[in-house]
Amino acid sequence: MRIQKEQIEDHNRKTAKSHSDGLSNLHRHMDQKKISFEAVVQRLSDFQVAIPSWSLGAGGTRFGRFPMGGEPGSLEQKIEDVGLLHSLNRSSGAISLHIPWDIPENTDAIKALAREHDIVFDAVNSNTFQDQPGQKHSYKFGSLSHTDADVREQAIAHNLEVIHHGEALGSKAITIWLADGSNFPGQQNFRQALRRTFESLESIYSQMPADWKMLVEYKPFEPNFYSMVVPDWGTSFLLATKLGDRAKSLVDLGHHLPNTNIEQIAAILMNEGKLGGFHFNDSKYGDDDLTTGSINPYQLFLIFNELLDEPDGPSGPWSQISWMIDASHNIKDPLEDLLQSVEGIKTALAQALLVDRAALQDARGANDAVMAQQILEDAFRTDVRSLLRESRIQKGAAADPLGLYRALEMRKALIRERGRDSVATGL
Ligand code: PSV
Ligand code: MN
Repeated sequence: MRIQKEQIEDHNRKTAKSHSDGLSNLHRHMDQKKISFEAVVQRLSDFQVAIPSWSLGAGGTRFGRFPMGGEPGSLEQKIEDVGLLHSLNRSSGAISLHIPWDIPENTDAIKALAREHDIVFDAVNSNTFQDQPGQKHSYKFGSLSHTDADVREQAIAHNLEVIHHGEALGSKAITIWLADGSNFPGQQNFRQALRRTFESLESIYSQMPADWKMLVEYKPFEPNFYSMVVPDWGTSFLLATKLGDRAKSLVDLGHHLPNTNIEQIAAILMNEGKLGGFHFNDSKYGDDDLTTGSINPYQLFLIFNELLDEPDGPSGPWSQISWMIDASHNIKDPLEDLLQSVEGIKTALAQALLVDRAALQDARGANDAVMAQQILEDAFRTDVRSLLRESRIQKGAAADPLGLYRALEMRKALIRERGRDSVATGL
């Protein structure tokens, strides 16, 4: 399924008048704040968020799954779906693969297809949270932390295989999320489990290509509910620090206990050069996998505000961050949801770019909490939709990606092409 350039141009012509009205208001507002309109548009146009391969089909819960129809049944079709998103918004030019759900059979053909769609391969993800058919040892009681050295060896070998697939595709990072932990007090020796995990990670790290980074993800609970071996950013930071420069922490927004100050975590990690990347999503309770920015857009804005809080060079900490979505829904059309998520992320970025940094610095210097809050809220409450539209139009994307997706009845077309029963691999 492809969207033609002419379809996008035609769609953009129809929205041109209302777009230019909104834009001139915002332009004036930015001029007053001495923020360069062109620089912000450029920054938004350049920003790319990787799409997780496991988000392209309907997600399930442990109670059931309601397939969407027209789901991508192969890696090729997953790349086509990301290509579709990218042609609509020009901000989704990367895919993050999960092995073994996405083992490429013909690497050259997959790379050529990705090139055709202008898609690159972001971090590859290992999976030691499920047993695969024919697998020798079970991960029921852990993987890299397992008490049995043979299980640990198997999990290490799997991670190396993931790196190997990623290398062939041009990826430059592996994300390791461990489901390892325990469900009952006394079940696991915390110190020994952590030491074994570190040693396993060290073995993978030492065999990783020199230009690769390792992203260590953390999660406070689920699937284990008493303890997780890597439960929080502190443990991830500890492991990444002991491993070396190329190991970093990965912040999944859904992996925090309620009310955690995630923006402060991002700031601390960035300060230490250890912020490796994000898994964007939103949540009300835990790892809910909801559309990014749908529940707590202010938090998302505050995260970007922290990331932009200090001047950063072209190869500074910002450039080291992998931007990825991690969500998997059970009721929405996943492509529509992903368009909304990318929009939510770019909205927060745009708002954070509108913060009057000099005024904020002054307010902080004067301990003027009222004014500091005003400055942030002024940026957060700015309607940046025309700015986002402009950043897309300049890149040849659709002014309104979701509107065009619906107008072209893309889901119906995908169902016609792939059938009602086509199911994507994943959770
Ligand atoms: C685990 O909850 C997680 O956030 C990890 O990133 C996994 O790789 C992903 O979700 C898919 O299960
Ligand atoms: Mn994640």
